[in-house]
Amino acid sequence: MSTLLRNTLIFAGAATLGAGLVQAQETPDLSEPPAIEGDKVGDHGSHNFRLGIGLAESSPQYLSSEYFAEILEERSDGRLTVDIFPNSQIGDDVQMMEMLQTGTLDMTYPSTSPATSYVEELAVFDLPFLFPTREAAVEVMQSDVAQEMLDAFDGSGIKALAFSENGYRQLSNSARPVESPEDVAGMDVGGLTIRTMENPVHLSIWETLGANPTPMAFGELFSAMEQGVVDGQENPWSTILTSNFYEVQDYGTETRHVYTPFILMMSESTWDGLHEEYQALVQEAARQSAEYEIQLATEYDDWSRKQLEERGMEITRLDDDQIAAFQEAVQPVYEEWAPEIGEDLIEEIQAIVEETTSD
Ligand code: KDG
Repeated sequence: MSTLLRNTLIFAGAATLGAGLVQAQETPDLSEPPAIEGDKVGDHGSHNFRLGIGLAESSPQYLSSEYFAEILEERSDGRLTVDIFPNSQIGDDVQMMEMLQTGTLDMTYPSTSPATSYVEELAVFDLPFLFPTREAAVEVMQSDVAQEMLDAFDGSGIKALAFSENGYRQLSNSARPVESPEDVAGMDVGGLTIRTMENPVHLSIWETLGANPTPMAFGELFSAMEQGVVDGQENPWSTILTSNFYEVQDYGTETRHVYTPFILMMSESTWDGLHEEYQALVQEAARQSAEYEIQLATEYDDWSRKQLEERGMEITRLDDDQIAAFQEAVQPVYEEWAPEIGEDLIEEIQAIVEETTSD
């Protein structure tokens, strides 16, 4: 499907708002997916995979999942097909990973943060301000040490296929503009209530900043903000846009405090039921669609922030000194979590970052 056609469909299409309203979604001028190359695979039967994701139809996550499906369908002569279920309609990240383990769902695409209960080393991605640039984050996601984390899922009931970009997380809230850690803590009015992913390092970050963090599934977040159960949350600009959080969030702050990857996953029982030629195709399609997703997420990032400002969000962009104040304020998180996550692993990741940023 051409990007023009797809953008038109998305623009004319609808993302269901938390309030059940319908609103047209735009997308930036996105790169075409790479042409599908490679030989067709042999006939080893037909399979339809059900893939559940949390984000909306206009998100890079959904659009790259469509490309994943197109590769499989094209190179299997239609014998391998994928039905994609967006907007957490099948469940949230934790629930869908459990469904992969029981074999009641074929695929899902969670953030790494809720997956640390399966592979503890993934928590390294939750350390604040670990990646100074996207290039460094991508280099790490495509490194051998990252592949070892994917391989560590083996035997858990989950086949982890590839890392891609959820992205740099930004703070949003409905209470006040935030320029400093003191604004988060609200010295005389009390700390912001912030929804976090179900992950102890994220809880630690916002506790350290003086907020009142509440872990919550992504699918519950829109209504929690709409009802004032939480003041705010933190996600990449593209998610705040495509999941319509700007409807219930007045203020944004470009904190870029954590870079979160996604992991494209398949149920091990589904994977084990595939001929090895199909397995190789699924793995190749996952790698190609993950690379495309990173491209889309990159194209979405700044465009989404501008779209949010056009939709009325007051977005604070922090200068170097203001960023440094947040980095200093969350330093205790490293001291608390480095021993848990593993000093050697952190040093290995930081060495890759150093190599990438010193070029
Ligand atoms: O499909 C991914 C979403 O379910 C979720 O992981 C997005 O970053 C996210 C969050 O804040 O839960």
